[in-house]
Amino acid sequence: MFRKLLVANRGTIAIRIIRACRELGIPSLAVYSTADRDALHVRMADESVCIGPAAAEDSYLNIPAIISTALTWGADAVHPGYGFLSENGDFAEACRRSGLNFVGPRARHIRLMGDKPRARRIMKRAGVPVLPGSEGKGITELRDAETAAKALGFPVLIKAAAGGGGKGMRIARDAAELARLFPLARAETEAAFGSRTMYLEKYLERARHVEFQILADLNRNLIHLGERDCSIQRRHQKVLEEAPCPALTARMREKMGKAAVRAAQVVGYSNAGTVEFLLAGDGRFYFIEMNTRIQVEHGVTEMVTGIDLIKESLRLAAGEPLGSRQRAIGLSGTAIECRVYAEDPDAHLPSPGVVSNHHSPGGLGVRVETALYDGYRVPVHYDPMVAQVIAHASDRPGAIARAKAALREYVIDGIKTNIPLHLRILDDPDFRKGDFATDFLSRYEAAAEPPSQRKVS
Ligand code: MV4
Repeated sequence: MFRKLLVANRGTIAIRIIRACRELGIPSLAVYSTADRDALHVRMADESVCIGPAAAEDSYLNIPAIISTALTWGADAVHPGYGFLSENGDFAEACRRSGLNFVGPRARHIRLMGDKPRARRIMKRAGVPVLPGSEGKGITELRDAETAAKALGFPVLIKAAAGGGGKGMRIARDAAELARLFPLARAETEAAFGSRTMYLEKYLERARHVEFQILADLNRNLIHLGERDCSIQRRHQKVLEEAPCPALTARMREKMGKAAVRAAQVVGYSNAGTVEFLLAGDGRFYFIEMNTRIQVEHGVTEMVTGIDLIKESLRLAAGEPLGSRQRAIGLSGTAIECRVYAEDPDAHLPSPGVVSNHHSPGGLGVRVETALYDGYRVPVHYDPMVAQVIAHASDRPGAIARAKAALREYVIDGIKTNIPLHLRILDDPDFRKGDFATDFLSRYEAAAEPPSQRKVS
């Protein structure tokens, strides 16, 4: 195992990694920006080093600062968590070149899966179903998009080749929309990723977003840990996730699980990863992308499988074999994760501030991942997600009831949060039936407009 692990992240995931290190007996080294001097991950780690100013580019994204800190302080491994440098192939490579174990896949797999048209091509060749889309290396010009769209038929989804998570994505329902939206999507992509390469996919309406958790050791042994339903998103930000997906039968799970394992196996993937699929109403499913990191929603998989994914990622990076065989993986009950964002629920604006009266819920089957404490100032510089409330029970109605009870118990004064939105989702008849798809929140939010703004017909 490792001598010391540098945690190249902040917030709840940094704390999650520090806790896993403590269980494994690995000393932890936190890094932080000047805006995070009073952050909980800094206090919880065995050692902490300030690596730069508040702006992420100068601290949490500063590769030389992180590597030199690891080397100076005697760390031999780096866990990137999610976001920040977690899917940066250059960072993974820089770590390895400096003799540091990067807790994640090899740089070439990060780069490969970061190139979405290339990932599509490889999956198609491997027999993993993909949606009809533009073939080749990608599209930068409108006329090529028009040619591709003509062949595909509308509606099409314009996506960023270097994207993921919905940035630079636009739905075009006809040629006029394509002409208007393609340059917009391309500009957004260039601003976000420094690349103007796009691709098109046939847009699948009312699909479910179903993603499979994968673990792979360095000897090409792979297993999947079942799936998560992440259909409930708002502007491509996930809001609520659950495991298992309420729409999957055991047979479908086996089929999609095999496809997910195949997707990772054909490229020789290692460590933890997620294979994303769209599941259509007719039961057909399609690979959309692979995330080469641990994800925010890893906790729901941990609750239903009993497997500690962070400990596994550390063990696998250290060259140890998989801790379980596929047939030993069982799914028990349902887990629901509610992402708590520091935001004004009406205006959907970030709501930074000083936290007071923090009381986080507890009890059987309730897990709260948070970096909040009384007197803590939520910084404006980073993602506004401040907690994940995870409820686990033996069945889905039990998990919903537990999630509701936990959210009603949660007290956070000083900042506004989206907890009221979660309570509305958990009471929604379609959600309770498990009858929802990627359009759930858009329809739902339109219906949840304050009465003063609702049109009287
Ligand atoms: C799609 C799609 C429908 N058709 N691709 C969104 C995030 C990214 N990882 C993939 N995403 C999607 N890709 C095709 N060809 C639907 C989504 C999607 C979605 C779309 C609109 C509103 C909410 C959504 C939630 C999850 C996935």
